[in-house]
Parts: sequence; C-alpha cells; structure tokens
Amino acid sequence: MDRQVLHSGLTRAAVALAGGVAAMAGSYAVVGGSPAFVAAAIANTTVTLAPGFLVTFAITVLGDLGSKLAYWAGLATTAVALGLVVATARIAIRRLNRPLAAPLGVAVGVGLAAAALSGSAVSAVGAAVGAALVSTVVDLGRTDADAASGTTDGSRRAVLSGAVAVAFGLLALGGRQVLATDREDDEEQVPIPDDVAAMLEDARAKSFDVEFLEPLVSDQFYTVDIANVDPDPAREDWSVRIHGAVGEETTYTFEDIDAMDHEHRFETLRCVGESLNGRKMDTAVWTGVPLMNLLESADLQGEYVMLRAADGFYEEFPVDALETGFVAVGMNGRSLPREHGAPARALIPGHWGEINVKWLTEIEILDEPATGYWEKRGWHGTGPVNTVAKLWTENRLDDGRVEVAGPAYAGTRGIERVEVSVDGGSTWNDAQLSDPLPGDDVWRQWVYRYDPPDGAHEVVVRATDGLGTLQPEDEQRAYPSGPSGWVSKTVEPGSL
Ligand SMILES: Nc1nc2c(c(=O)[nH]1)N[C@H]1C(S)=C(S)[C@@H](COP(=O)(O)O)O[C@H]1N2
Ligand SMILES: [Mo]
Repeated sequence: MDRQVLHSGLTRAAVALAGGVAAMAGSYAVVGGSPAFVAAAIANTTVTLAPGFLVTFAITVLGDLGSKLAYWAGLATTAVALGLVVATARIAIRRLNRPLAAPLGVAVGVGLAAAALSGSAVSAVGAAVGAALVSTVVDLGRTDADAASGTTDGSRRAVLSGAVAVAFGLLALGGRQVLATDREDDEEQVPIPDDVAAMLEDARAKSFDVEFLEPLVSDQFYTVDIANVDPDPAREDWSVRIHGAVGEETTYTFEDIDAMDHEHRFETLRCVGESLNGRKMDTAVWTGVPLMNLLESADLQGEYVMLRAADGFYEEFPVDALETGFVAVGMNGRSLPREHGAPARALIPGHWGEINVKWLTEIEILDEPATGYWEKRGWHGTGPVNTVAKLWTENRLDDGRVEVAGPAYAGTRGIERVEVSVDGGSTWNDAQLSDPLPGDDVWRQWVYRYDPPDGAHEVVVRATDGLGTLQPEDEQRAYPSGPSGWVSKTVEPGSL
C-alpha cells in the first residue's frame, strides 16, 4: 500500500480514537461513574452477555481483577465505538468545506450516539463537547504550510489530538474528584444517631486488640456487583412493588419506608463465590424496617419469592426466609452507600450474600420455584452459609509468642467454639472468642497465642456452630455451593 495513504489512514484513526476518548471524558465530567456515563451500558453488557463459565472463572480465579478487566474492556470498546462515529462524521462533513461544519457534525453525531447509549441528554452533551473539542483543535492545528502543500503533517496531528484528549480527560477526572470530596464532606456533617453510635462503640469494645485484625464492624465492607457501573436511583424516584401471588398488590415509596419505625441490626454478609480464607465476608450495623412490616397487608399466597433490582439482578428463594428479613436504608449510622444498594436493599439473615438484593425494586411472590441470576449460571447460593473460621492475622508478640486470629461465622446458627492446631491438625486447643454482639446473624472473632516451635509449622483452624456441628474438614471450591474446609497456613515465626 502507498505509504502516504497508510499514514493518513493512521492519522485519521488516531484523531478518531482521541475524539472517542474525549467524548467519554466529557460524559464522565458531567455525570461521573453513574449509569448515565456513556461507557456504562457497554461495560455492563460485557458481564451480562458473557457465558456463565467465563463469569465464574473471572469471579473465582481473577476475583476483583476480573471485574476491573471487564470494566476496562467496556471503556475501550466505548472509545472505539465513539471514535468510529467521530471518523464517520469527519469524513462525511469534509466535503462541505465550511469551517464550522466539522466540529458541528462531530458534535451532532457523537451526541446522538451517546444519547442512545446512555439515555441521558446531559451525558450526551458532555460527550459531544469532548469530541468536538478534539476535532476543532486538530483542524486549527493544520498549518498554512499543510494547506499550501495540500498535505498535512500526520504524526503531529495525531499527537496533538491525543494530547487534547488526555488533557481534557485529566480535567474531567479532576473536576469529578473535587465534586465527590465535597459530597463526602457534606455526608460527614450529619451526626450518627445515638443508638447506632452506641452499637458501634459496643462492637469496638468487643473487638480484640490484635494488630492488623479487622474489627467486628468492618473498616472496609466488600462489594460484589453484576454491573460495572452501579445503579444510582434517586430517593424521590425509588419505590418497591410487592406483587405476584398476593391478595393485595402494594407499592412503597422511600418516603413511606422512611416514615416507619426503624431498627438497627448487626449483620454479617458473606459471598458464596469467595475463596475459603477470602475477604468477601464483613459486618455492619444496618438501619431499616423488618420486611414483614411491608408484607403484612399483602396477604402472601405463594411459597417462593423473587427479589428484583434496578441493575437487572434477581434472586429467588423460599418465602419463609422473608420472615426475618429486613429492608436496609442505612449502614453504620449513615444513609446506605450507593455501592451497597442505595436507597434500599434486602437483608436475609443467615443466607449467602447474593440474595441480599441491593437497589431493590420488586418483591414478587411466586407459586412455583424459579431460577435466580447466579443459579442460571450454575451457582447454588440461595441457602444458608457454610460454617467457617478464617485465619487473617499472624503476629509475633514482644514476649516471643505467636498470635493468630480471625473471624468465625456460621450465619444464624452462631459460633460456639473455635479450635486451633499448631501441629497440622494432630492436637487441638480452644481459641478465645470475642463476646457475642447482639443479633442472630453476626460473626465473632477468635484469637490464640502460643509459644511457637522452632521453624515453620502448620496452623489449622476449625469452628463449631451453635448447633454443635463441627465445620467439615473436606475441602470444596467456591463453585457451586460456597467454599468449605478447614483453613490452614504455614507459619514461620522467624519471618513474623
Ligand atoms: N442488585 C444486586 N444485588 C446484589 C448483587 C448484585 O450484583 N446486584 N450482588 C449480590 C452478591 S453476589 C453479594 S455477595 C452481595 C454483596 O453485598 P455488598 O456488595 O453490599 O457487600 O450483594 C448481593 N446483592
Ligand atoms: Mo455473592
């Protein structure tokens, strides 16, 4: 191929891609990482359309990296798609030979495409401005010499468009950051209610004084989402509809729920897809109303329930589990954070995390069993959690002893005992347990301190639940029914 043609083709592609990136940045600047972000639809589709085995592989093997990869793939696809729109608009408009035609054409083309992708006019305007900016600067950068010779310095224009896109992108990110910090500051101004503050203090007092051990109310609560960009429904627009096999269909707005009596509960969540000694298990103080208060007047006539959410997630389970369920609107004394399901989520005590549906929109009562989002993909994550004692922390104490510690959790069965072996499982010793927090579905901490043998040795931990059942030793991977087995770790006292 003619080098000149190849060269100008590459330049065009670079300008188009820079336009696509700037369009994304423009959209992000005005709507942030909300569902109206122009890349949200494509990023979320990658997960929804991916085959079940691939999603399972991503969750169990890649973990959080998997969802990051999916998000970046979504961003890249969006940049290329919008870049194609930029390129098409520029080629179509060039023939007009009017100075304002190119940016206007790009703005209209990208604006329409972005509106279709995001369903948001504001987001589309942001995208249009970004793409048009790149297009304009690149055309202004065409020097008189270029014009006179009829050629353009392709590399220079490619670099110029890239620089504009990057500069604009940084500006957009910076602007968002400032806005986000302002909002956090506002949130921190609101005092935590006294009764929640007392519960948080209780948890702090009952947490072991073990260095590097996460306290009984988690510092960092894990998140698991099917969407790369979470829903962000406004409170005023939110409602939950109770329908299906019911005598009386009802809908509650946020205001309705806000007006009801609120309770505060300690509750632990654990994801069925986590690794045996993983970190997708956490505890918070949740504020909300018992689900039964909402269902009272509905007259339930079916045996099963399907909870549905604003992100397209849905999970089914036996209706009995609703009896102790909760609709949470607050977490640790603040309003429920977006990533945990704002404005309202379900909490179903003792069950795996997945049926604790976030961004709850529907409670549908069913006559017949149905299949939930993860069950369609092969998981069995709607039942009670497995018993586990985790080994999260190993410390060397000043007196030479070794201190091992972690959380233990068995859902509503509770934890009665945790034993530790420091000789690979031959002999067992009772660990000390933290005083139980009030609540029917809360983890406890365990700690064990011992004089270590010389050199590396195998520490094994096992829990007994409140029914007196010892945690099974048999090791099972997370897929499909949640991890099980005794956690064990090689401890080398010399390296602690
Ligand atoms: N709407 C919705 N609810 C959801 C999910 C989701 O992707 N969408 N993930 C579920 C899973 S798999 C888990 S483990 C828990 C995690 O809750 P968290 O993100 O607040 O920790 O939420 C559950 N509820
Ligand atoms: Mo989960």
